[in-house]
Amino acid sequence: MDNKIYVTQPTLPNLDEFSELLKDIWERKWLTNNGVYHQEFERKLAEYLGVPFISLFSNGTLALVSALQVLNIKGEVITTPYSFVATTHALWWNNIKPVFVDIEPEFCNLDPAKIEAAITPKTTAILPVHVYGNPCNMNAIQDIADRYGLKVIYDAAHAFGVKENGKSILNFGDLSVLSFHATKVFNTIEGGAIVCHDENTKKRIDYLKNFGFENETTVIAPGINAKMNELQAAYGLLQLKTVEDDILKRKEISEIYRNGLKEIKGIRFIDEPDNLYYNYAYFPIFIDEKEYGMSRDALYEKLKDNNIFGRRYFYPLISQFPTYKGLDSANPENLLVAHKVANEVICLPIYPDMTNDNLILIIKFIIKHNSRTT
Ligand code: T4K
Repeated sequence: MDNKIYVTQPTLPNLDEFSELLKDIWERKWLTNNGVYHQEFERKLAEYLGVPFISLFSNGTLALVSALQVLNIKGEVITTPYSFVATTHALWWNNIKPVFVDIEPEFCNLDPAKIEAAITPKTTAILPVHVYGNPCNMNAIQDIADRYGLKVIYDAAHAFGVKENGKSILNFGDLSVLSFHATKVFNTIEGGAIVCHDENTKKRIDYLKNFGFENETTVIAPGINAKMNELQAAYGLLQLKTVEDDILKRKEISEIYRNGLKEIKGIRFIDEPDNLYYNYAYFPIFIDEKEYGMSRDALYEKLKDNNIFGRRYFYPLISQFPTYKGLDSANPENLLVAHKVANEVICLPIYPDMTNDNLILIIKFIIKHNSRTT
């Protein structure tokens, strides 16, 4: 293949429309600190997502770091090793000890059946991730949290717009954190947000992302600077107009992949539950080396040699990185499912502007290298 196909490619708003909004910003000379577009974007985003309160951030990582501050989380937090490293780094930046718990194999999310055994007197919260945008078992997690008096903060970086039984999954837990990075279903170049349930919590979030300022002279806590600027907010407003179409295009691509690859031995996908409005953020496949006839890494490298740049999200596991691998909970014996899945996964390219020709080429390439097609 001549052109490089990456795991994703961002969708950008119409440049003329963006230029119009930029002209406004240039005239107003109000660039950040809760400007007009910031306020409008926050309002429209909450409406679109079906959540009561949302606070915009400059990126998802600072939103995660701040979410832990908002709830005064300390001590130990139970989390998953199968995520982007920012999930655990947010704990590290708050001087909180991560306690890794294994995932379940179906959706690759934190396994509720293994959480209780990891709770100690120091545990204060659970930080699960809706991996690839698939909802965690939120009722089971909440049940444990309620019984042990723990907070729940969802890393919902992949879960933009996802609904279960018609309800936004961002409404579960104490807080949910989104990412609007360029590689996400919905992007503001860099960006993120925290979803919460009440006005007082939103106020605290908004103070903390602005150095802790409550007003000109009062600082309520040592906050940080994590504000979204007016250019990102204007860009986000335009993205809201097209995101539904983008998700539809992703859905079509996902269906073509599923149909094209379903007969191939040794390739597994994640099933899509009926009650889900999904965002098709990623298209992970899991390679069984014996059945497929080639290892995951061999296929990954062969794809790369042919300019198809899938990604092994999430390999290595966070628990394998030097900062975390010395923790007791990082012992591979404790994380058998996560290790297996991390060694099998490839996320194939998926993004709204992907051409049909490229899609078919990728499918044919994967079929060609399989020695056991039925
Ligand atoms: N929690 C979770 C569960 C997350 O997945 C993430 C971020 C976070 C928290 C933190 O949120 P943020 O602070 O990022 O808002 C990417 C993203 O940088 C990262 O945001 C994302 N997760 C992670 C899963 O993926 P990399 O290192 O794979 O990015 P990179 O630069 O290799 O990009 C992947 C491909 O996308 C490139 O090969 C080409 C394409 N691309 C990328 C960019 C940046 C473009 O076509 N255009 C672009 O502008 O981490």
